[in-house]
Amino acid sequence: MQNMRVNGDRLWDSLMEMAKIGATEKGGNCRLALTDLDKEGRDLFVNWCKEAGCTIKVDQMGNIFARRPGKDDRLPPVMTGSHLDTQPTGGKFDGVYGVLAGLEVIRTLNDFNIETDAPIEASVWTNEEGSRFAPAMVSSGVFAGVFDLEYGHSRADLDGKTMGEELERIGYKGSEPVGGRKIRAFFEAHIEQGPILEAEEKTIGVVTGAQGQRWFEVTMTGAESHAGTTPMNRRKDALLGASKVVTAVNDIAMKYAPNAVTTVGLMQVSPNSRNTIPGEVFFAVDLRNPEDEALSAMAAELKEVCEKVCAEDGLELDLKEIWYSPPIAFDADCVKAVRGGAESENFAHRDIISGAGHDACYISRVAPTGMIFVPCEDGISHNEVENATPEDLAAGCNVLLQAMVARATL
Ligand code: HGY
Ligand code: MN
Ligand code: MN
Ligand code: MN
Repeated sequence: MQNMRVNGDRLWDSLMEMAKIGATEKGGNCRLALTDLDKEGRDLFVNWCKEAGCTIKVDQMGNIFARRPGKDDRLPPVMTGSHLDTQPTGGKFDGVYGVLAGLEVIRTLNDFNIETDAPIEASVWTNEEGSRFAPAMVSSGVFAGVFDLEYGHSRADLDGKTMGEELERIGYKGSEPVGGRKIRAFFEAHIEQGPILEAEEKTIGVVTGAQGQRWFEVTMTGAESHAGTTPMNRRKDALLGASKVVTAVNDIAMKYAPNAVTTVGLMQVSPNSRNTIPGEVFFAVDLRNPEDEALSAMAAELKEVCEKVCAEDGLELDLKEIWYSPPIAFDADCVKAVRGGAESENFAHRDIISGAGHDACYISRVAPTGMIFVPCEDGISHNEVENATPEDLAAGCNVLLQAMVARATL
């Protein structure tokens, strides 16, 4: 199988075809989890996999598994995959690359008439982004036993629609149990979504692990009142209080530099009227650090500053931690397989820890797991201009092919 290589043009064409679904003006994608556009993308993937001779299974969280049989179909599969849901101003590659790289592996095995010993599966995980429904990676989390099915189905968007209802509505609430089955190995190919590989001119990131994340929801409640008649010392301005916390969240990242990153990306102001002092503000906080201890210290500081601001400004506080995903290390043999693939292809590579969360983070709890990164332009992601080169995407897919075939061969 030395000369077996993926078809980079076909991979690129499939990515561009998928990118037409939920295409945005600035060249990105908006396919929020479980919307009609997400369904459209799922249907396209399923059709392509059927054309490639796969059987399809969908589980109760809408996770899709396209299976290419092996010589011994009783063996646990070697699996790859990622997600098709995007951020509101997402790109054409985040998640989608990992899904279509899996399809390209299957198409390539067909081209070369290779029958692996173990079956191969390409997967799609529901709501990896955690943008429409929080938290992120919720369906791979249910698969890995981190969350139960009821929790997964009950996740609701800001309009109160639940994942269970939306899975039903788009026809992807499958009957397969979620998880509880053996996987021989899992590999996820993904763009780095950061600047390191491009800056160091590396083609492949050998992902050794991923940093931890803690997500919070904060509601600060003051009192609506008239912008013109209320003296400054009589106000209970929830947006003023929230703004102090937003600044403090940034200060926490500076204090725990260089590893910490902190973000407030979502905020709702009520009543959101130019001449009424905001009575209530709801916002989300995303804290990350590769060091678990530092991450918990950051969370404690967040709590402290929220309580202090509310006490000083006479506001009520409701602070909930809604998600904790600890730092993880990937399986040493899988990491070695990825590194070996990069070396055998003479691709410049380096070890790297993922700043982003991925479904692989949760799958690593139930299967030997590894990840392959490729560079993205200017390290930009979760942005419509997200870009990667056909050459790098094909390179990552060749490393994926090699790692999977090696693990699927007894
Ligand atoms: O937020 C993340 O790390 C990922 O993009 N879901
Ligand atoms: Mn992703
Ligand atoms: Mn993402
Ligand atoms: Mn992912």
